[in-house]
Amino acid sequence: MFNRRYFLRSSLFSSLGLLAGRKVVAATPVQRPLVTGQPVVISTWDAGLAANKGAWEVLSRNGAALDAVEAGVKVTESSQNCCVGLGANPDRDGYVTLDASIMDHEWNCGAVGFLERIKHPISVARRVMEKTPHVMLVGVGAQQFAVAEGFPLEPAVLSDDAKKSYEKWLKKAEYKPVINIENHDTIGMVAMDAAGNLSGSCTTSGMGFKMRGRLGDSPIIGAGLFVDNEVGAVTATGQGEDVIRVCGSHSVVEYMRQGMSPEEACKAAVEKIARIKKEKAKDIQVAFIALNKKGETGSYALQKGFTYALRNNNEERMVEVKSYF
Ligand code: SD4
Repeated sequence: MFNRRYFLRSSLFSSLGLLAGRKVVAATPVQRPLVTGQPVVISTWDAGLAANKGAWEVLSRNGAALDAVEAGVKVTESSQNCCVGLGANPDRDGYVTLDASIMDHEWNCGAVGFLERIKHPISVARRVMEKTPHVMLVGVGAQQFAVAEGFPLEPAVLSDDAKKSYEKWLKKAEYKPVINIENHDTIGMVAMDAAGNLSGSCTTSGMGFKMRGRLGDSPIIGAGLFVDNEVGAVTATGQGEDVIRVCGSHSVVEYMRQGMSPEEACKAAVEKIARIKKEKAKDIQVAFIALNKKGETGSYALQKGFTYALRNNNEERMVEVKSYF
């Protein structure tokens, strides 16, 4: 495969050859051995169990991690009794606005933000990645692109649950996000396929009753999601503003590159957020889930109550996560 690293190396060899006045045949690129045969998928919160099932249908048939992480979170986006997608809580003006991102094993990535009336923002994010020269489209432009790509424009109505909670919220109209087991609006998923390649996805309605136009971490590559196929894949949930502040998912990948286990790396990023937020750290939730190139998984949260769903050849279960507080 003619990748960038090989290109740099071969052009260096060529120029050295030119300097020495003789012709140099480009070296055969060395392929790293792949970790094969052990697919694994993890995803945030309890809705992750059903999402992992969707992903596993792809992974168990030797499908690509990218297809698995898209199929997996689409299960959650479709679910009317969960917290993600068009059935979720609206912004403070009563509109559901969706954010999503996706990243594959070759540093390709795509995202949408502030997208309205489209059922599967994750698939629109993938189209942005595959069919445009851009990484992120937002708002009306993202919706226009989605419709042009054949995604149906859904009716602008709130689900019964969202309507109830919005009406309740309107009585005080206070913005006090507390994201935890009983109140969350995101699914993040990372997976490794049988070929040893990593991919990740993240999709959300963002924080309920947010200001109109607010974007969180979920559509921001490096914050809500990051995949580095040489090291690992990470996604985040919780208060997006504080994940963005520390480039959360990218930081966790870099901690793993330095030799930390997935859990240690997630812990280091959570501790950094706690340090930055000082006494305000006790009022927010942030959690990361991470998967490394060996197929090892781990997580860490600021507050108690965070869980993630794990599926591999041997097991399918929820994992309770250690927390800072
Ligand atoms: C956001 N990180 O929009 C998301 C919210 C979230 O569970 O994770 N909710 O900031």
